[in-house]
Amino acid sequence: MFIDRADIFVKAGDGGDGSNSFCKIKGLKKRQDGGDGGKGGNIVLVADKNVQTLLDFHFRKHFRADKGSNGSGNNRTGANAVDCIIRLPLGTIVRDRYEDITYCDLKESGQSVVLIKGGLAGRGNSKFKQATYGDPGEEKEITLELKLIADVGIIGCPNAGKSSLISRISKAKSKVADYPFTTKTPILGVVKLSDERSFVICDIPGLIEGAHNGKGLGDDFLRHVERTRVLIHMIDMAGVDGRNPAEDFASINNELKLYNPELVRRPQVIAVNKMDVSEARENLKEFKKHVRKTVYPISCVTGEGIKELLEAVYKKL
Ligand SMILES: Nc1nc2c(ncn2[C@@H]2O[C@H](COP(=O)(O)OP(=O)(O)OP(=O)(O)O)[C@@H](O)[C@H]2O)c(=O)[nH]1
Ligand SMILES: [Mg+2]
Repeated sequence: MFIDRADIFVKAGDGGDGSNSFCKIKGLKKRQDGGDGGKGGNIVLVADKNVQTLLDFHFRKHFRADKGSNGSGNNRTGANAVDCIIRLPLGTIVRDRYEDITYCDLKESGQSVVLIKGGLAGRGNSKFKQATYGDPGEEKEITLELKLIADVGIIGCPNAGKSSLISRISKAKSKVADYPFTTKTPILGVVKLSDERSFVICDIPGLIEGAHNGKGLGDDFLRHVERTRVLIHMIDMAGVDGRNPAEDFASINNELKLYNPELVRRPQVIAVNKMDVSEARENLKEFKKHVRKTVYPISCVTGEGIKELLEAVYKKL
């Protein structure tokens, strides 16, 4: 299972308490010498490129920073607690679980954010009449949401050949099979056109009508589409299973629009696949009557047209 959303509870450390201490030395007046407490630990979120998924947060859901140490006699200040560091994959968006608040969007490796600060320390009685307690550390329930970041997303109906394409043009291994919804999780690959020209591509599980409402594998993956710059819209031109390529094209675009109107405006390169199948030529003629756009005929079996397709994609990037 690809876990890309997790709800967790975080609590910053309480401040250490101030000390109520009295120094009693024979012959001298009693003196107050209680030290301050230490500060509570912060909750710090760090984007770490070595963390790939939110899987760990499925098993561990509570994170608490330590309490600052209490102050003690002889004016000794308690130690500040260390921060609780939570390492998250790049591309994680951190939101409040209940309210519409976004705390941060971790985009760069090493980026760190103090989500909540530890409680302030209590004062010792050396400064005040009476020592005070440290402040409690704040707590929050947050939702972590991971959106993959790829330059290019491959979208299309189930069985269009999306996994065949990514497997052919990158080292990514995405299972290819002749039944719908073979791909259940987004797969990332790197496409290298030449030494200095490369991009990251993502095979997005098949979309169907109603996906924006959770149908098929649902709208989970439309969220990943949001984080790509260019889309390869792949169409099965062989019309396997009686599919109508022009209808497929329209229905996927409609799903994008219903999910987020901005998504239909994202640059699309149209790849018409399975051109090695004899019906495809005829279907393409028909398709072009309905969709008056530049299309790239390809075959993931013979490799025909793939180089041209990738060059067009790179140009759009
Ligand atoms: N003849 C022919 N068959 C192809 C071509 N590309 C893919 N196929 C076949 O089409 C079927 C589906 O291919 P996949 O790559 O798994 O399709 P997908 O779009 O990833 O499908 P889902 O993951 O289920 O959404 C497989 O049986 C492939 O062998 C092609 O260019 N020509
Ligand atoms: Mg697939």
